[in-house]
Amino acid sequence: MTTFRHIVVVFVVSVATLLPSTAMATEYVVGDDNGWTINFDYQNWAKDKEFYIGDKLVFKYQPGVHNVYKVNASSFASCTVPTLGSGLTSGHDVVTLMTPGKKWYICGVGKHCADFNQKLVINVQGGWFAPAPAPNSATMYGYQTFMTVVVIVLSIITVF
Ligand SMILES: [Cu+2]
Repeated sequence: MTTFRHIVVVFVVSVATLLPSTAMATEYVVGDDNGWTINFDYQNWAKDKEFYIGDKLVFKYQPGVHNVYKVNASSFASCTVPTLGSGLTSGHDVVTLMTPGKKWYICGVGKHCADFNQKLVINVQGGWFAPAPAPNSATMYGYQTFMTVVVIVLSIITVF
C-alpha cells in the first residue's frame, strides 16, 4: 500500500502548493479609475504592487482611442509598436500573467507612448516559489502552515 499512500501524499502536496496561487489571484485594473490612458504615471501606479503568476491585468479604455501591445525592453524604451502581431483593442483587455519576470506594455496609438507616457512595466514574481510577504499574506501564511502540518502527518503515516 506504500505506493498508494505515496500517490495520496503527492496529490495533497500538489493541491496544497497550487491552490493558493489560483485562489489568491488578484485582478488589477491598470490605472485604477483612470484606466489605460495618456498622461498617467503607470510606474507610480505599479511601484507598490506585487504581481504574481495567475494575477490579471485589465486594460480599460475607449475602443479605438487606445490599444495595448506587449513588447520587449528595447521596444518599451523606444516606444516601438510591433509591426507583426496584433495588439489588444477591445477596450477591456484582460491579460493573465503566466510567467515570472518583467512585462512591458505600451499603447500603439499615435505618440501616446513616446510623448504621453502611456506605458507600463511590471515585474511578475515567481508564483508559489516566491518568498511572498504580500500585504494580504496573513491568510496565506495560516493556510500554508496548516497544509505543512497535513503533509508532515501524511509523510509520517507513509513511513510507518
Ligand atoms: Cu493610447
